[in-house]
Amino acid sequence: MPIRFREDYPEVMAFLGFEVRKMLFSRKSPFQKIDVLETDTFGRVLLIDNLVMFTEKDEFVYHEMIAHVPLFVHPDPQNILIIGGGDGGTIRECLKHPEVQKIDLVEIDQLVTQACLKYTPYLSEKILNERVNCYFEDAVEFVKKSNYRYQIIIIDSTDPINVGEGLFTVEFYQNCNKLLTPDGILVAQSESPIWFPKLIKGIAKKLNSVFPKVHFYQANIPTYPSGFWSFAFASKKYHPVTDFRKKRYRELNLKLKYYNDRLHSATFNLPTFFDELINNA
Ligand code: AG3
Repeated sequence: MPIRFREDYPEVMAFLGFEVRKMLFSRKSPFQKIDVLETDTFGRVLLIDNLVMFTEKDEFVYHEMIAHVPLFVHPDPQNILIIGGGDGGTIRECLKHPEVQKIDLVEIDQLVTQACLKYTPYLSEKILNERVNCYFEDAVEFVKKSNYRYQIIIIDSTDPINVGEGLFTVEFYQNCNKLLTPDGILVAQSESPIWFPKLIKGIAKKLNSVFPKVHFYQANIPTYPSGFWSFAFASKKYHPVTDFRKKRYRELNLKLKYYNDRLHSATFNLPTFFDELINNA
């Protein structure tokens, strides 16, 4: 009997399924259920509460796009705060920038990090880098009480349910804003515009009430709901396209698989329905 996993999308009465070769890990933490599956076509897959967090086949799209877009806009991204992201994929991409001196990771669930270090080390091992500090605590409380300052904050969260819910509120965005330098940038994963339009509208509205500049960009992530994914770019000073640091991009000469300089600008040109969604927010 083949084992199958399916992620259900009740909002659109649909699902995405995988044939599973083997269950590698399955445990309940105090916060959520965590599974690591082995599949033939997507490699290893991390699930949190039965939602796909990444597959080895397409994680590069998400992690390159969430990290390099803001890091190639800020002229000197020294201190970075990553919220969620306990798998380490976003850390791996940020550390490719030599300007980065310190990354604080605030992940509520240490078991996510432990599972990923064991089962997807190539994705996660940079968590152990000396430039990274891990705080295994609730980011909602962390941003309330912290006095640190960051050039960039990246919200690498799960969906706005359970532990993810508090990471999509105006209060949370206000506290993040307070921790950013006067030229700081916040980037947040912002779900699927085609399947969850209300959610994106809400994110746009809330971010617009806190930040002077808010733009959205997109990426193709086949194993997330609808495959059409988005990110919010909220900034105090820099424009995501006109302030793109082309020279730094050229000099660094990273060997990436998805992100490139042409895509950087193109990704902010949105389909009409997406534009309308956020402009009428
Ligand atoms: N962040 C998860 C994005 C949300 C996916 N949603 C879903 N499958 N319903 C990914 C964490 C990777 N660092």
